[in-house]
Amino acid sequence: HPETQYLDLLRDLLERGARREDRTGVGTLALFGRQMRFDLSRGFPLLTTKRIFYKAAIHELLWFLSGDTRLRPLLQNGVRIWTDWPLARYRRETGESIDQETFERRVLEDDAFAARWGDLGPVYGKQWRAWETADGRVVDQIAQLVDGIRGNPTSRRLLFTGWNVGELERMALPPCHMTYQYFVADGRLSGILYQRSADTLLGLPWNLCEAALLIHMLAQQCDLEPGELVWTGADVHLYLNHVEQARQQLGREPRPLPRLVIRRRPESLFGYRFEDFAIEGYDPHPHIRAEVAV
Ligand code: UFP
Repeated sequence: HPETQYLDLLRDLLERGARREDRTGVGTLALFGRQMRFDLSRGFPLLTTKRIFYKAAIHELLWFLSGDTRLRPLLQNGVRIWTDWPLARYRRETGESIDQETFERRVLEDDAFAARWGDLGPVYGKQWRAWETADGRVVDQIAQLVDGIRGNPTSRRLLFTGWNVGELERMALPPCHMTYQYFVADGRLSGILYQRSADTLLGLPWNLCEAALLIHMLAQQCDLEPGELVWTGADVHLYLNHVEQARQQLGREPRPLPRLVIRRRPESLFGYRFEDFAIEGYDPHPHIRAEVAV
């Protein structure tokens, strides 16, 4: 089962991970340099050993592709995974002990507040769609990628990256899933995701889901079949407060992978809507709660 790769990774982290301090103060067990491969023709790589809230992942990917970097559109779709960082900044800079709900409500309802506190800086969407060059041009990396896959499918330069060195310090969080590269052969489109830092329990399942989704979308737009998703992680870690959850998940048997159905072919990669996607046959084990390290 393809998910065995993920469970093996969790087990390796528990058994052989190096105990390391980290930026968040939580502490991790970490391994350096891991790879997993998923043949997308065999099913959609959404974990089945715990429920993943993939609807939020679809919203997040569409938000990246829209080029937006504001919290509000995510909150309007009920996606709350990005709130922690601007909330921590608000608390740090104002000294106020505002709770998450109140902060989110103000971002949703108060334009001035949203403008001051609800922008994440030049994170993924900005770099993907509107990377600013030193000579004043604005590069749409995703549009160029689609043109490249269609027009020059054997190119070895079919990639985009969020790691814009000059703008890292203005980002709420520097990109984790930072570089994506594509490869066309035998009518199939494969993709590699290079992830510099992976929260294996919470972040990684989403990163796999979104990277796979993007391959499906690009393939549809370029008249190709989805090939393989190759995931490469550099600092791959398990937070110390996720150890029990990892053990619990390791006690579960993977179930058949679901399938992704794209109900419509929009006129461009930027025309997809949330309703265009359906995940069929998803019958996961129950969700496992865990805290995000901020
Ligand atoms: N993280 C992920 N995937 C993501 C994302 C964050 O695993 O898509 F945005 C995790 C990795 C790490 C933390 O645990 O968030 C980012 O911290 P740092 O920048 O110190 O690597």
